[in-house]
Amino acid sequence: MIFHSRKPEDLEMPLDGFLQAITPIDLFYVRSHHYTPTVEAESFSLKVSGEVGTPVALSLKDLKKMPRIELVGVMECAGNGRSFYSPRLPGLQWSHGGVGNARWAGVRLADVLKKAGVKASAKHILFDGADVPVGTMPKFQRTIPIKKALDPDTMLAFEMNGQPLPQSHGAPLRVVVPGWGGDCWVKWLTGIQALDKEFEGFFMKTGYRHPGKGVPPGTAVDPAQMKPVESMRVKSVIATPKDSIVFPQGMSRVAGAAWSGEVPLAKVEVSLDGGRSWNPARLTSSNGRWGWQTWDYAWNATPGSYRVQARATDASGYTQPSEQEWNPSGYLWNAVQTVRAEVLPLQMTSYRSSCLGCHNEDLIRGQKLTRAQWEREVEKMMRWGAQVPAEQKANLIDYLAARYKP
Ligand code: HEC
Ligand SMILES: Nc1nc2c(c(=O)[nH]1)N[C@H]1C(S)=C(S)[C@@H](COP(=O)(O)O)O[C@H]1N2
Ligand SMILES: [Mo]
Repeated sequence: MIFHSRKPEDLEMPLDGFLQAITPIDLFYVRSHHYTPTVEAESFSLKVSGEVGTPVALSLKDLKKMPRIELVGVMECAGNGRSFYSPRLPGLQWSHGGVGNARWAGVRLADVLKKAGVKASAKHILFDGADVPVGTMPKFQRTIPIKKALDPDTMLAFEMNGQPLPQSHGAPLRVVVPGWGGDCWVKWLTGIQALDKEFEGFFMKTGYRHPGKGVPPGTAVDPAQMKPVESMRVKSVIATPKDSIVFPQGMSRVAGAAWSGEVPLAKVEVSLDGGRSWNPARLTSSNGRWGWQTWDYAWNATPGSYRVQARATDASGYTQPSEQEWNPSGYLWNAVQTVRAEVLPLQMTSYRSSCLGCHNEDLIRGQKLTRAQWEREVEKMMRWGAQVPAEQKANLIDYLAARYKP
């Protein structure tokens, strides 16, 4: 995992996680605003109150007696990708891995609300977790509108990937809001209140808001002019190849995962030329409506420099943008990712062992030299310790001179 913070706990999934159809728990990202609380499963009680006919308190046993549902769902932090925004923004500096895809099991939130006799006056559902804020920081509390709360796929989950919910992910009970940002998937859930209006707390009225459109980079926007982040947007991430990779020509692949929010994922395409032409990728998982799908593109790689990209499109025809619009909190990053790859001719395979042991391609790619200059450069590197087989030296110089020329 990539450690952003140990306390509170904020961990990011590394890129290889996007090759897995279901994210194993030890790779699943963790995002906690406060310290991780311990909620005992035995004494656990979920209080349901507010705009209901009969407030109820339910134990874990009570919940497990209710009809069980299960689904694969991707959860993504609204701030995932924040580190790519320019100008930079405060907040966790996620790269791609503030997202994961798990199999969740539990009960319908709608069934729990019905048990308490939810009234027609209920417009928003407030979730309360057992975590306690640090200092005078506001408590992490989120509401979702009643329509999404009553959706048959909105769940209170006590299992993740067939195991009891792990402590870092909200044991013993958390909210699962398929298609929506991770911020409303409240962990360590102990209270539900039906409200007749949207909650006034910090994390609704100030935090997790988006202007609904891009604004000029660096602009401040009054939170009152913004709306809560709800649905996530269609997105794909390339797990392989890794950026700046150099590899010999031959069969290779481009692969990763793609997902969407309320509007389902429709397709994934791959470009090898920085977005000039696109080829369909194959979806390799069947994780259903709310899960992410792994995808794969078979690439018969011939020598050259490539800008590898993937783009996903949702069922409404909306495709990931090539340039990201800016917003003041760095939410909902979904611009197309670019990975640079260098494919070597077969006779050049010693290049990697000769030249990329001390530094990577970046240092070489930056040069624009004549053949004579490359010859002197290679000889300098050989004096510094580069091992170049005698019969490869001329080849190597030709290769560099052809590729990185003035
Ligand atoms: C033994 C380690 C080592 C190997 C192997 C090596 N280099 Fe370097 N290379 C260096 C070092 C050290 C630098 C200087 C880094 C700096 O000053 O920032 C460097 C810098 C460079 C630069 C930047 C320009 C310069 O001269 O500082 C180029 C281009 C370069 N190397 C090319 C190559 C090529 C081509 C090969 C293979 C023939 C190679 N290197 C192999 C250690 C190595
Ligand atoms: N009680 C509580 N629930 C919470 C949070 C929190 O800090 N406290 N963080 C939220 C945010 S911002 C995200 S992205 C997800 C992360 O869930 P995970 O740690 O299981 O990945 O949980 C959400 N639920
Ligand atoms: Mo989040």
